[in-house]
Amino acid sequence: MLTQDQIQFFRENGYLRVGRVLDDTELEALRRHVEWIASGEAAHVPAGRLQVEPRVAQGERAAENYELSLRKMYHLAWHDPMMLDHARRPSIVTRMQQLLGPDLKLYQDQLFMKPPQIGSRQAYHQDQPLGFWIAPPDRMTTCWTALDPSTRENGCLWVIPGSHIRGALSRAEMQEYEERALAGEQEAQVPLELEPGEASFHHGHLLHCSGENRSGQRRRGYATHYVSGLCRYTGLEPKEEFPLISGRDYPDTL
Ligand SMILES: O=C(O)CCC(=O)C(=O)O
Repeated sequence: MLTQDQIQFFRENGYLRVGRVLDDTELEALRRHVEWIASGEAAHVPAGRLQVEPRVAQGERAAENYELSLRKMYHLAWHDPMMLDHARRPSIVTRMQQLLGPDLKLYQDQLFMKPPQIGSRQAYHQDQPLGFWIAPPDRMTTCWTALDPSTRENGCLWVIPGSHIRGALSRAEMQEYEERALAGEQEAQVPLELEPGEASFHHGHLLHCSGENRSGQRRRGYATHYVSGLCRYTGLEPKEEFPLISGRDYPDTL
């Protein structure tokens, strides 16, 4: 469970290191499973859910094998029961409920692979305005679970504490944060270095990015994006199925 101080920290800063959410056995099992999916041989996960690093796709860089060419894999919990089990882990869900309430749905998941030498930068952005169609918009929080050591050298997450307070920003405003970071002028940013099996939470309006991986150590992190089950769906596309993680389903919600 989160302490009152941790909850207060999250409310003020928009992020929180929550410590270990996987023990060693769970971590090893998840790593092995993810390696199988990333081999491209797991027929139950559609190939379109695996995205290759742009520079590899464009032929500018080569990777040792298919797995090490991947930028990310996403929507895995919709196809794979073990990934859905991860999203339902009590070590994550009980803490998430303290922030979003008892009724939780999974809106999306993304396993960022950040391969050695070629893992690309993820520019500063907020998650919610870029594709989480919910009302109210601030009832979304991500759990980012480290499968490898996540360090400045291999491209850990960086956050701008308190940036969620401004609410949803336009793409142009997000781009300004990115330009300042690239110019070395983003003094407010904080690195979220994590050990394998540890997780951090970030609010849907928190500005965050991750660096390039120029090191020889890969940096995989599984982001499960939760929303309150009381939210309405505001997207223009037909609503798809959002798995119930905890609590109950209500009429006219997502
Ligand atoms: O892991 C990364 O490199 C990016 C993560 C991210 O943007 C997210 O979890 O929302």
